[in-house]
Amino acid sequence: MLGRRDLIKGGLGALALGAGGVRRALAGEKTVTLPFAGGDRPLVQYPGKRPLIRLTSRPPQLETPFEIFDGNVITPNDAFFVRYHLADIPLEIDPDTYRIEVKGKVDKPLSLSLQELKTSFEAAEIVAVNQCSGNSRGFFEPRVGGGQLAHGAMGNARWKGVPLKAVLDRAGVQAGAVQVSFNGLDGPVIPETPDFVKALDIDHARDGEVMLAYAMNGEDLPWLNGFPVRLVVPGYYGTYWVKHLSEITVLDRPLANFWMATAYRIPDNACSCTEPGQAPKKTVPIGRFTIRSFITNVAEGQKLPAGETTLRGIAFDGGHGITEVSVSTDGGRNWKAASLGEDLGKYSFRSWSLPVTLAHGEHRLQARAINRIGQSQPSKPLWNPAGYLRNVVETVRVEAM
Ligand SMILES: Nc1nc2c(c(=O)[nH]1)N[C@H]1C(S)=C(S)[C@@H](COP(=O)(O)O)O[C@H]1N2
Ligand SMILES: [Mo]
Repeated sequence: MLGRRDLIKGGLGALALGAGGVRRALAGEKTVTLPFAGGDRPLVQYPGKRPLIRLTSRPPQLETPFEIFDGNVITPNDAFFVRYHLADIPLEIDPDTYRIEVKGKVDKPLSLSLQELKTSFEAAEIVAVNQCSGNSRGFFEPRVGGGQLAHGAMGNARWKGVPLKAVLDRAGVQAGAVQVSFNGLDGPVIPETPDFVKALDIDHARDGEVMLAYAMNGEDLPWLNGFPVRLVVPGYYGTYWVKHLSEITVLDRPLANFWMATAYRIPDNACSCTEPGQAPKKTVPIGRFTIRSFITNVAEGQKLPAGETTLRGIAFDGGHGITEVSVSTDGGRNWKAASLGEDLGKYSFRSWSLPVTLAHGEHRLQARAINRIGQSQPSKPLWNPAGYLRNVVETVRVEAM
């Protein structure tokens, strides 16, 4: 059985999630207002987390207050966003009896303990951004259904674990394998809801970078980020990063469940977009992140002293690597290259900074990133019915006084 220490360390402990309750910050619960209509949210503290912006309580969906991204290229574990689809999330996991089953089209099915994962494979590390497909959905115009998120459903961490390839090689993938599916310990509350299972193509699963991660920024994974093991799929949207990983199944045909065949799909065209209000003719599963950049040290509507100010921010893409960030203080007419910060790898946030001089008056501040293959961000937002992939050049309006 899981001891009390383990519950407090890794588990949800006394939190009465199962009974439908959520422990709110006791005195003076704060709220924030995200910058779109209907953007009022409570700031709520969950176990292992500092107060985060709550979107839903069952299942827990928490977003990171945007100011956390300023000066933190690595997102602290206790500030990392949380997203679940199904309300029956695991409340107790015994790290001693926890197993990951590897099965399906393999020569030798495996049942791996946490200990075996940590000791019988060579560990790997990678810094990578995890971002929800619907990050920034609340800014879509016209508005779309789904979680109305601001920019806080993303985070960057140093993940440690075992390459999925090593695990698959040990099990021996058989000829005819086309995909690998991933299931976690959470489940639906009613049987009609399809269990959350996702799949990657076999070549992607064996690329050596996709990882079974058991540590995040040098610590056990926070419970709500998938303790004790989650999939890390560098450069790909969070939907594939299955938490509390329990089953890995090698398939000889593509997984066609609700989460692959209906949800998490984008228009199958060059811009992955449609005219606002239009459904796409054909769709494909969502894949790599679009390229994005943000100013992190100045907020919308802020008043600044006129004169020299250093603007700071972050940029990232789907894994080609950021090569340039430019900044405009006049709504996109003139651009100046920022200096890039330390390179933690092509899947990481890349910090940038640029001193600018702001005359008295209003300014529209913008950042725009370019990656190694020349991709950049659109100046007008692209639209799709699910509200995924937002990567327009964001504008922060400030007044210099
Ligand atoms: N088991 C499980 N894993 C999951 C999900 C889920 O609902 N259940 N949601 C996915 C989605 S859509 C996202 S965006 C990421 C979010 O990861 P995080 O909660 O650690 O931030 O988890 C993914 N892994
Ligand atoms: Mo997501």
